[in-house]
Amino acid sequence: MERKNWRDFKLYAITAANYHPGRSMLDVMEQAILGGADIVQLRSKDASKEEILEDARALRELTNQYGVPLIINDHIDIAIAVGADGAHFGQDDLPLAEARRMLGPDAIIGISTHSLEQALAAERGGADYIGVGPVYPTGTKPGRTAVTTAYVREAAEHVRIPWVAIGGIALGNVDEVLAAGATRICAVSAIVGSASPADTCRSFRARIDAAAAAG
Ligand code: TZP
Ligand code: MG
Repeated sequence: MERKNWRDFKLYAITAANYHPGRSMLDVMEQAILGGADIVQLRSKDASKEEILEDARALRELTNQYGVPLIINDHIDIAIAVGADGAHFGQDDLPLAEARRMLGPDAIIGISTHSLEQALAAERGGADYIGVGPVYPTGTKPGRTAVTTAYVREAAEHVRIPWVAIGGIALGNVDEVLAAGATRICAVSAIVGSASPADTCRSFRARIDAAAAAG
């Protein structure tokens, strides 16, 4: 499968098994990819290392099948072990410079940011992309203050590397995020918790494409 440039991604899907009890992670993520998710992150906050490694291996196989980049949240050793395309870190995780040293120049390294100051620091530090959020309050990341679309507007104006809006984004509010200048959207619960992840991703993609066409 020919891979497109990962920087052109539009819809970022992240795993969260708690949102789809009774359905397999692989099946949900395959549906998301079929619906148009074009980058995937394995994010697992309470599974054991062994379970995360097993999920990462399976997701690596799936994403390779579809030519979709795979990013691993936090676990740099697992990212290396399964040959992931990159890793994603929060503000309090492994420093960017250390991650770069371990993953090498070609890895995709993403950083969560909650302010323009953090965004510009990540950019200067050599991040490949950043997350901008949480735009809205979200149960997926409880306790983190929403940055609102004000930060989305700032990112649109000042951030030069690829950036993706994240946090509490669903089909009911995505147009507001796009109107604030986002061109890439990340959703967790809205995708993996939906009855049809494929349909939900198709709808997200349609909104993103419509906003891009409107300029
Ligand atoms: N980082 C900022 S908000 C967030 C992460 C991982 C959670 C997004 O999840 P949801 O369910 O799309 O609000
Ligand atoms: Mg983290």
